[in-house]
Amino acid sequence: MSSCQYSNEKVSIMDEKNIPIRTYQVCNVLEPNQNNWLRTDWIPRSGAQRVYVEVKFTLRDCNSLPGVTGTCKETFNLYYHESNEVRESYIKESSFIKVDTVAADESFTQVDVGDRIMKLNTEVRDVKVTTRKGFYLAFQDVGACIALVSVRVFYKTCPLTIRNLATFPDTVTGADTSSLVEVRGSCVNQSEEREEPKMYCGADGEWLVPIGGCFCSPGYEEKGGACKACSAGFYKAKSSDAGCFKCPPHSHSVRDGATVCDCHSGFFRADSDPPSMACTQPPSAPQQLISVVNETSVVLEWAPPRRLGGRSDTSYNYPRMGSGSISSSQLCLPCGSDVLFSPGQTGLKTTRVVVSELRAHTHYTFIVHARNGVSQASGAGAAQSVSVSVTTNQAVSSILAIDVTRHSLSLSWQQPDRPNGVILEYEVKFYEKDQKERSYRIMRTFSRSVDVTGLNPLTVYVFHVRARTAAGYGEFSAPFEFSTNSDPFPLIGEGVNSAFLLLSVSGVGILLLISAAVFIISRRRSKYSKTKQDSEEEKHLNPGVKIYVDPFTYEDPDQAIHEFAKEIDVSSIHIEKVIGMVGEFGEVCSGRLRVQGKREIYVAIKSLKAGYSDKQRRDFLSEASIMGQFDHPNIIRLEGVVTRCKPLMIITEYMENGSLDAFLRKHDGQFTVIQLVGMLRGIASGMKYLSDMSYVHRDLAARNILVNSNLVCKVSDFGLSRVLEDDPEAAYTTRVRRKIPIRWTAPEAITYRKFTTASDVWSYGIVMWEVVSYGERPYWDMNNQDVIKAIEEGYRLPAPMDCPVVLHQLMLDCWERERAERPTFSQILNMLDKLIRNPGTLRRTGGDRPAGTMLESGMGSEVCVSVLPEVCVPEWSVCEWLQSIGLERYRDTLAAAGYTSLDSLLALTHQ
Ligand code: ACK
Repeated sequence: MSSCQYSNEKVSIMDEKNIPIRTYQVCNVLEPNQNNWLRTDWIPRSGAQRVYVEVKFTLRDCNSLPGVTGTCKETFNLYYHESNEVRESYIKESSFIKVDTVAADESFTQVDVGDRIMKLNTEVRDVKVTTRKGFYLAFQDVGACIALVSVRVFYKTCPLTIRNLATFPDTVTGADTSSLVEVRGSCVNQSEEREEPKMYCGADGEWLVPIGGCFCSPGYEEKGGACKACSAGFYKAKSSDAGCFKCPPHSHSVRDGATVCDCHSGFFRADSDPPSMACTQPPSAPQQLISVVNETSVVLEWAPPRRLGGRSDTSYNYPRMGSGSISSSQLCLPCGSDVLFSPGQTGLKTTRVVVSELRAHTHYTFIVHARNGVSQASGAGAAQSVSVSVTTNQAVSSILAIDVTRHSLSLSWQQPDRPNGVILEYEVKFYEKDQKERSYRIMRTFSRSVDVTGLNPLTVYVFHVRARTAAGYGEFSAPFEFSTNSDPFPLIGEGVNSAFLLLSVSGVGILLLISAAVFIISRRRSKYSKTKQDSEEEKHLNPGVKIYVDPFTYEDPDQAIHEFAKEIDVSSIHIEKVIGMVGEFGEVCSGRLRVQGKREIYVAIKSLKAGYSDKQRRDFLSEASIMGQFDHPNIIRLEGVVTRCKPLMIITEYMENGSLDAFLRKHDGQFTVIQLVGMLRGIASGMKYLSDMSYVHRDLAARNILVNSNLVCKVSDFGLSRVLEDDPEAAYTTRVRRKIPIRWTAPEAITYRKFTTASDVWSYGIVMWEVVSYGERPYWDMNNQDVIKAIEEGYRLPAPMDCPVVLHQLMLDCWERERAERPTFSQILNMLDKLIRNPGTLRRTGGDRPAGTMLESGMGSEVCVSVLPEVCVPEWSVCEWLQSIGLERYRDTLAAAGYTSLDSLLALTHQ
C-alpha cells in the first residue's frame, strides 16, 4: 500500500438520516495494480437458495482527488465462495466467483472534501447459493477511495399466510429469479378440503396463483380467515354452505356449533326435509267426504284438510276399509286385493278417487286418511281421517237384443260384476215407453236370456234386469230401450247416434284440414327460422371480403397448392444457412431468391426432408396453400413453393429478427412502451385481417410471430397440422385427444375444441402479456394442469412489470370466460390506435402489485378501457408525443411536412 496523501484513514460519513458515522476508508489511488481483498466469516445458508447482499459504502469521485492520475478506480468487486467449512483459513482468490462490479450511483460527487463527510451508497446484489451449507463473501478493492460501512446478507421468503382457509407456511423462495416454489396448504382448524389447496411462492417473496382451498366444517363459518362456531340460534348443515344461517321457523339451537336446529315441541322434521326447512306439523283430517255409487263402483271426493301443517306434501291413503254384506253388516273384512283404486290407493295427491270392482250389493266403509311428511314422525293417527259408508248395487250393466220381430224381442245380458254370492235367478221388468212404469210386466229366468213375446209392433219397450243371490235381490239395472220393428240391426243400449256419426266424419275432415294447416305453418316456421339462422351465420361473412378456403376441401391437395401458390424453379433459389428446425423432417434456411425480371430478395426457405409420409406432405404444403391466400403487411408473405423436385420447399419473405419471443428475450427492457404497443398493433391488424377472412389461427403465440428489421411483426405458422405436430408447446390434455398449446388457448377450446376468432382473441391477450413482459413464459413454470385449473377458478396473469394499466385491462378483456364478452380484433385495433394517439394513457402502470389477478375480485379493472383515452387524458400535441417517445428531433421535419396534429400523423402510411 502506498503512503501518500490519499491513504487509509478515518473519515466521517452521513448515514441515511444524516447522522455522522466514523469509519475507515481505503484510498490506494496513487499506485497502479491494486488488489486488496476483504473477506467475511462463513455465512450459513440456512436453507436459502438465493441470497441478497446489501452493501453500504462511500466511494470518492476520482476527479475530486487532486493530483491523482489514471490509477484511481471508482468501483470495487463483489465475490462469493460456497463452502461447507465454517472456518476455512485460506481460500484461493481463484476459488471465488465474481458476483458483480459495484459502482456508486449517488452522492458520488457530493463529497465535502474539507470535512471528509460523504453520503452513503446502497447497492443490492443477489446470488444463487445451492451447492454447500454456507458461503463466504469477499470484496476486492482495485484502487478506489472507498469505505465499506455495512454488509447485510438476507434471503427472501413468502411469509406464512392463510388463503382460501388453507395455511401456507413461511417458504423460502426458489433459486432462480423466475422460479416458482409449489407449496401445498393445510386446512385451518375446523375446516375440510374443498380441493387440494396450492400456491406458488415467487422469487420476490410474493404468493402467486392460489388454487383450491378449504370449507369450514358443518357448524362453523369463515370469519377473518378462520372457522368460528355458529352461535346459538344459528346453524350450518354442510361445509359448502356459505355461512351460518338463522334457525328456520319453529326450531332452535341452544349450543354453539349447531349443524341442524331442533324442532320446537309439537313440530317435526321429516327425514327428507333439509335443515333449512321450517319444522312442520301433520295435516288435519280431510273435509266434506262425499261418495257417489255407480253399480259396483264408488266415486269418493273430499276437500283438503283445513290445516296443512305448514307443508305442501299432503297426500291421501285408504288404509282401513271394511266390507261386508248388507245382511251381515257386522262382519268387517279388509278390502280384497282385486278392488281397483284409480288413480291409486296410497300417496294420492288428488282429492278424488274411483273405487271399482267392488262386490255388488255390499256395504263398504271408506276411511280417507290425510298424511304429510311428518305424519309418521309425529305419530298422528285418527285425527287426520274421515270416513264414509256406502252400499254397492247389484245390477246387470247392459242388455242386448239379439232378435227382434214385430211381436217379440229376444234379449240377453251379462252376469252382474262381482256378485255378492251365487246368482239364483234374474228378474226382467218391462213396459211400453209411453206408459212409463204405470203398468209393467215381470219375467223370471235362471238363464241370462229371455224371449219376450206378445208385444205390440213398432212400439218402444223399456227393460230393467236384476239378479238375486242368497242375500236377496240387487238393484234393477239402468233402463234399456228396444223397439219392435223389422229393423234387422240389433241396438245396443241407447244405440249409436247418427248425428254423432256425422260429427265424427266431419270431425275427421276438420282434423285433416287442421293437420294440413299445422303442417304447412310448421314448414313455413322452420323455413323462417332456418332463414334466420342462415342470415345469422352469414352476418360474419362480410360481402366483398375474401373468405379463406380450407385446402383440405380439395380432393387433390396439389390442386389447392397450385391455385394459391406459385411454383418456383429451384435454380432461382440460393440457400445460405440453416436458421431453425420444424418438427422431425422440417428445416428453415435463409437464402436469396432471384425471379426473372425482379430484383434479388432475401427469403426464408422451409423444406421437408426426404422420408416423409403422404400425410406429412399434404400437411406441409397446406401451410403454403393457406398463406398464399393472404395478402397483408402483418401476415408473412408467401413467395412460392417448390413441389416438382425434392426436398419440397416453401419460400417466404425473410424476417431478419426471427421469432418475436426470442427477439424480445434478447432485447429485454430495451423498447419504449409505444414501440411495444406498435408491435401489438401490427399483430392485431394481421389477426383482424385473418378473422375478416374467417380464418381461425389456433396457435397464436409470440413464437409464431416473426419480426423484420423495421420491427414490423407478422403472423406466421399456418400449417393445419402444426398445432398438433410441430409446436413444442402443444400438449395432450386429459379432456381432448389432440394436442393443444394449453397456456395460449381459451378454456372452451381446451375443453370442447371450440376454436373460433374469439379463442384467437384469448391467445392474442397472452401474446400481449408475452410482449409486455419481454418474452416471459406465460404462467412461468406452472404445469399445464395447474394452468387449466387456475384459469377455471378465475385466475388471470397479473400485469407484467411496468405494464400500463390499460394494456393489462385489455388483456383481461381478451381473457373473459364468456367468449362473446371478449373484444373483436377490430375493437382491439381501435383501442391500440387510440393508445398510440394518446401515449399519456400508457403512463399509468399498476405499480408494484405483484400477485395474480382474480377476475371475481375485480382486481386490475381500475380503469374503464373504452372511455379512458377520451375522458381521462387530454389529447397530446405532436410535440409532447414525440417527447414521450424520445423522438423530439423529428418535430421540425414533421411540422414542415404538415403533420401538426396526432390525427394527421395517424394518416401516415408505410410509404
Ligand atoms: O426465432 P427464429 O430465428 O425465427 O427461429 C425460428 C426458426 O426459423 C424455426 O421456425 C425462423 N424462421 C421461420 N420463418 C422465418 C422467416 N420467414 N424469416 C426469418 N426467420 C424465420 C424462426
